[in-house]
Amino acid sequence: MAKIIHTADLHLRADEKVYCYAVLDEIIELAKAEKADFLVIAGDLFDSFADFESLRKEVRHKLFHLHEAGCRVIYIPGNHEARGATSELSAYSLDPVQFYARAPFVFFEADGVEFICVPHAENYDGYRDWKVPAKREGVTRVAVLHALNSTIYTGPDEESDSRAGVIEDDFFRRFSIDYAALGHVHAGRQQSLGGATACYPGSPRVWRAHAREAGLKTVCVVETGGAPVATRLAEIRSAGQYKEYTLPLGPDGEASLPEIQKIEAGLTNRDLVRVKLTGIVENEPASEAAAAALRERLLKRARAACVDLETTVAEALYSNELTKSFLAELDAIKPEDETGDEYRRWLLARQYGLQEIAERSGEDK
Ligand SMILES: [Mn+2]
Repeated sequence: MAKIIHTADLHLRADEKVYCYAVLDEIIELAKAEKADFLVIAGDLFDSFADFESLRKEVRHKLFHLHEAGCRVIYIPGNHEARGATSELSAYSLDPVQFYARAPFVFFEADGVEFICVPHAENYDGYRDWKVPAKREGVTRVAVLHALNSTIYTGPDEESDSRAGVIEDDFFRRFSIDYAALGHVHAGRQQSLGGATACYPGSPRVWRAHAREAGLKTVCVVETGGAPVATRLAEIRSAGQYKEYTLPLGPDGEASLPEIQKIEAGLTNRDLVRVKLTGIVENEPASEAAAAALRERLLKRARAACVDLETTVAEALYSNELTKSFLAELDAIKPEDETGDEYRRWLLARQYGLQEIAERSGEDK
């Protein structure tokens, strides 16, 4: 029986070194605490070739200590290591890290586990002709891949500017895979695929301000020996989380303080927070100032913060007679308490009303 810690998509960046190394160190500590036999990194350990170049010596040093502690490190490049590459990744040695960048695959056995390590490629069309040995009796076979599979993941590609190679379900059955250690999809998921337990452990860090980065950040702990293999997720706490909020701007063009405080209360200094400001405002400079001030506040609570203005500027709207009477009527029923749901509903009603008037006055012209 062997124990494997499976991770992918750390996207280590030189300009986020402190955060990235906290995440990597936690994974290394977990591997030690679990007395894992293998740490498998299924691609996109680095965010770009430039990050690979500037960080690989330090990262190798960290992983060297894990190797010394008895845990072998197996790593294949994803699509990101090749970004902006000026030389072949297969020319690099990260010894004692077992870095497999040579296409199409590298096969070996260690501690009763057969590994098929497949570095990222634009496509894997020729896999039916690969000379993979027949599976030996009693071993567990693990495929390490940085690829998209359309059965386990039906959403859009992680990135809009580059696609990962696509791997077919047949691959897993054809090569008698027991566990597919996958990378590329940042929101984790697991499913039985062609007889294999296929798993995207998800990115163990928050890479960018995007809804698909939301949720707990985890790595997968795999124990071989049984069929199917036993898996469980382990949370990486230093990663923090991606948190997204929508905040309607009030009549004065400001976000309500109790609402901001509610957001602040839910943040840790590891989180990446994004707030979308909505509403109809009289002029842009005011809402821009509100956004900048909010960002300042959030940065005191979170690792990173972005505030997006999704407001509509309608200067003329406020001089419109219909608007004036609408706002006067609304002001008369404004809830006293600005902290409750009732106030939030009132604010939204005000916003939708103004939008409606803006659209209608547009039609008249
Ligand atoms: Mn990727």
